[in-house]
Amino acid sequence: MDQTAFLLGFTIMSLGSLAIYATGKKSHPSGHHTLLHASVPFIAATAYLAMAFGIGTLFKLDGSVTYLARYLDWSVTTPILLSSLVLLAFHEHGKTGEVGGHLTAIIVLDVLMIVTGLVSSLAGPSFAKWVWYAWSCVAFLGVLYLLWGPLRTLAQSRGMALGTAYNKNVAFLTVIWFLYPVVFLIGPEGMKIITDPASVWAILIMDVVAKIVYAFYAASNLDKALEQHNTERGHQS
Ligand code: RET
Repeated sequence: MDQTAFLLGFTIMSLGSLAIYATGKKSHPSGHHTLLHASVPFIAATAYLAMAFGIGTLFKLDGSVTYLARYLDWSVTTPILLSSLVLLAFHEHGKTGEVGGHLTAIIVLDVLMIVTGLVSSLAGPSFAKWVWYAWSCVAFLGVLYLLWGPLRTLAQSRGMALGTAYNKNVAFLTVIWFLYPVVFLIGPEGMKIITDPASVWAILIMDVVAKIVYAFYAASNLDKALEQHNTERGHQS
């Protein structure tokens, strides 16, 4: 694999992390979202650096490659992205047990999705590979159920403005996250329809959208919602 994509990934992710932090709101109640979103590309930059050095790159007997750094990155960054959404759904409300319970449930499902995806990638071409792939998809559906079901209801109960911001963020996230199992399926870890470099470039573009573009989009939705939320509250009092 030529190093261009990995070095480009490292550069874009480092600069993206800085840009998210520099332009993001630092004060309550947006400051923690800025911190969460800035940490995501920082972690990804680290993973791209490891991949550029070939650290954690496994060449398997069927000729396909598993990048362990990528799965390690996802197992940390996807829970952070989901935590930010859970905190938005509860915005300044909710009992500790309720918030903690939702966070734990969604993170457990999400980490299981990544770990079982890794097992599927490591398994040689076999029936078992597809069982692990399917199980990972089940966990993914669990994540989507929590986002579109109970958490969405909670977000709507926080008022029109916050409910809309939550819906927009979840819609964006759902579309881009759906592409990951598709690229896995058609890539060298799955049906081998596209080559390893093609899947590396595709995942680089998806990572930039899911981590950096999403961070700016989510921050602008939250800013707009908070402005409206304060006006809604002003009218009530
Ligand atoms: C795998 C493999 C098997 C099935 C499924 C998968 C889903 C992966 C996802 C990854 C999202 C990554 C993101 C990273 C950015 O920070 C593991 C590819 C369902 C949804 C958003």
